Amino acid sequence: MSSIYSDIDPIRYEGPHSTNPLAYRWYDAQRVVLGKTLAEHLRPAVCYWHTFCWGGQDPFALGGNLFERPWFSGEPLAAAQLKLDAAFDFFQRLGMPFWCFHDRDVAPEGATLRESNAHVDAVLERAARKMQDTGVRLLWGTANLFSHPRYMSGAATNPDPEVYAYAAAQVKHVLEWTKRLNGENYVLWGGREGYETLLNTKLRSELDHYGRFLAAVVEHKHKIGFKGTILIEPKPQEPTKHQYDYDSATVYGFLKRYGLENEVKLNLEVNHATLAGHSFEHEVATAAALGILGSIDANRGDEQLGWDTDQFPNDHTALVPAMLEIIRFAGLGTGGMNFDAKVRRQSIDPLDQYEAHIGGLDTLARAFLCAAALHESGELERALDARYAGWSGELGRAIEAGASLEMLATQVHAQGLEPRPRSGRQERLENIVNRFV
Ligand code: XUL
Ligand code: CO
Repeated sequence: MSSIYSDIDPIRYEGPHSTNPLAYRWYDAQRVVLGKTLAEHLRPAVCYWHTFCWGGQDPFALGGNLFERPWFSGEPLAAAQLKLDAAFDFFQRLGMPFWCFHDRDVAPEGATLRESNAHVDAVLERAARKMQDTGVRLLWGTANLFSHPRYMSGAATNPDPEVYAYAAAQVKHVLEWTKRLNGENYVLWGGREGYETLLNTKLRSELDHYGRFLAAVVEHKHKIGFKGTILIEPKPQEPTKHQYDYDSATVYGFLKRYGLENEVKLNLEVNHATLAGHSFEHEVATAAALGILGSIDANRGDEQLGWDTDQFPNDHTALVPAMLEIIRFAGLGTGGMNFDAKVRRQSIDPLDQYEAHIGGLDTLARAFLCAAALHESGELERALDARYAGWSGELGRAIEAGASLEMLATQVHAQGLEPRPRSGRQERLENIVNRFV
């Protein structure tokens, strides 16, 4: 099949010494580490929106697309089919096992929801055949509930119940398609579920509506027998001033309040963690500790720019701590690592898309290999066990079993306890990590 990618040979692993820009240097898909292949650990995915839909616009450009892609013009549905063919050609040449999409990325919005759904059906019927032919799988599907002006003031948290209903109808359709395409997860990113000003916002009502919306999604998942995981993607702000799904801990509180903490997990994005003022490993460790770590949107921000620049990961050392948390959590289950990342707008050639994904996947693979070696050495685990050793003793076990203040006060006096401070040994631990990166 010919596409704009036809002159690019399939990307292969050539090892760390390769200087070929179109080869993997670290991502050896079949290499076995910690009992599984790298492909099985990372489960990498290409996202449809940045790679095939974004035309290089920024807020200062005049309208229209900077990038030239054959599917940016012509009859919209035919263009969408052309885009799909090119996308599957791209996935295959890169050897990417998974993809992710929003309904409005794959097919154009129609004049009514019925028409929009018919467009989605036409393109996803073809996607189903493409997936069969190529073996590329769906990491997750999602509905775009943030681009159309109807969602200006939110979807599930819109002051107008008609918008809530419209969003529900849209999610129903994409959730059913995600099941049909054997998607591993379904994602909800609440891009406009938040506010611009509290002056026009009934915060309590909006949260209740959002909780009900999510419960309805979970109910429908069970009704249709979708076996994948429902994921919420936290982000603190952008596009709104404040988004309700601020970070891992906030979303956990929300899930608890609406009784959904055993039904919904998190899709954590690197650049969203930094926007929330956290490190990415903090978000991963918090979600893991709360039992809601689901999947990853891999990218990075820029230290000088305070917004979601969605750049491809390229610094493996920065990702080792998060990879270590994922390994400790025993992996992502149905989740994976989706490149929610876009090339810079001056990278106008199709070739740039390849080099971006190759570099991104090599970065993830290298970070994983470092974290796996660090984990296997047992050095950090031994230091942690030693630091918390008291909790396996008599006193520690009594406290964990629910000792009262009175019992503990009696014990402190009876035994004359005078605990001494002990070093946290942070520099030693940092030096250990540096031996593995
Ligand atoms: C936006 C973002 C979204 C979600 C899916 O910042 O990350 O692309 O990943 O809606
Ligand atoms: Co994302």
